[in-house]
Amino acid sequence: MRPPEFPRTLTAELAGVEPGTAVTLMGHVHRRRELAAVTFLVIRDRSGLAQVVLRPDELPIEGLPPEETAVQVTGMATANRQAPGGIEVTAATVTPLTEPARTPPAELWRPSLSAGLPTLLDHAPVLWRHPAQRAKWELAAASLRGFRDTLDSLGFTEVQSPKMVESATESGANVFGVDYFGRPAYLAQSPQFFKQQLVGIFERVYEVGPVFRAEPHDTVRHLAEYVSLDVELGFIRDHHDVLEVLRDVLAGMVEQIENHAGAAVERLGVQLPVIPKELPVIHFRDALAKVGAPSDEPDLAPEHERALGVWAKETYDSDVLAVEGYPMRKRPFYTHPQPDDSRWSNSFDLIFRGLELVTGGQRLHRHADYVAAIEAQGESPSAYASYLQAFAHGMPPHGGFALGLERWVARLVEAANIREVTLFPRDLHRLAP
Ligand code: AMO
Repeated sequence: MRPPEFPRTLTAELAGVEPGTAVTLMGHVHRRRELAAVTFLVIRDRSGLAQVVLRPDELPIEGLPPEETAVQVTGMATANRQAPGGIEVTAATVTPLTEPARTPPAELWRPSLSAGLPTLLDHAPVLWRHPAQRAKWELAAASLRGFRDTLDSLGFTEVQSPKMVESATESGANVFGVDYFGRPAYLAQSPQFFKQQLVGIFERVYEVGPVFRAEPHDTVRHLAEYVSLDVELGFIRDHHDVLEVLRDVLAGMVEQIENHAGAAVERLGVQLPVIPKELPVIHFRDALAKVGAPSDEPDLAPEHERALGVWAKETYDSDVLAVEGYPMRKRPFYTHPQPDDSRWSNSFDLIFRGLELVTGGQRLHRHADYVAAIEAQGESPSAYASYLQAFAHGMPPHGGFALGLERWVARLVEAANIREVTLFPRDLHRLAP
């Protein structure tokens, strides 16, 4: 039995309430429908909707509170086959818990929200109340649960690392500067350096947290702040061991969406992805050839990723494809080269339905290799002194990956723009709400 949540019945629990029992609902006025003889009030709470029927003499003297007002309704559970769950509330007293709500910028009681993206974003605190909007974040929440459950079961420790840092982690570009007690500092672009150092302590770590990228372009797949799901593990043979963990993580995320967000899947018509037992992998060199790109391209363009997504679906019946071996010259200095040909790397990207969702790979782990790699890019190892301590004191071969949560949900619901699935997006133009 669930412990009582003050004397309150959730709308979803009404179906199990014996007719004739007194109940108290708390929620928002979803819709009012005033007919000649009776008034219907639909109440929305976190679990769903319930119908309240009011006779003219039961209406509050000050009138029914408008849509979206938070209210308490006390009345009697009454059987009615037409009501949601077969039970409605009658003989009710409606008590507003706030002043009457202002009219929302779009009608939240309609099955689908007719608001364009700018309206959605400007009025996020109100419009996320719509059940179809909420459902998008329910997918994200269930995915986070799957991410954590899978890694907990594989012996990982959840960590949290600082978001104010002394140097850029991914590259000098795209960093937000911060005035840190008069010294220059940055918002962390990723937990990369910390998660590696923490492998020396816990062997296997993961982190869920915000990361910051001062993206100068307005694109449909970039945010200035996003949720990064980071993983790092020690004592690997190479990046293929990392890909195995990634496969299990993706399968676990899908499983927990099925277990905990089934209603959201149905409401949004989500086709859950197929994650094969083994991730299909293609070498970067072969991927370029497959999409007809010149062999000296250093990266895959968005249209190449889309073409590879289609190819993976046709060839492997897979919604995901790992591309390994990206050229060393385009990867960060901590990347481990491919042992038999150092032009290529032991790193990968994972493409999900035609969009880059994950970057990862094997890292350097010898101190001397770091010194050489940092010097090769014209920097002084002393600038990385605190990070390099871990390597000077013995680190295992290790690797990991990072997955962008908003990109994952965007592809799940086939959103044209990543902002559609972000609660409060931050970008070039938006710092509120
Ligand atoms: P990378 O920079 O490729 O790798 O980021 C990893 C994943 O994060 C997502 N992502 C973004 N999502 C929204 N807005 C953005 N601006 C944005 N930038 C990236 C993508 C991407 O695949 N340290 C490495 C990871 C590692 O090697 O472990 C890193 O941060 O889904």
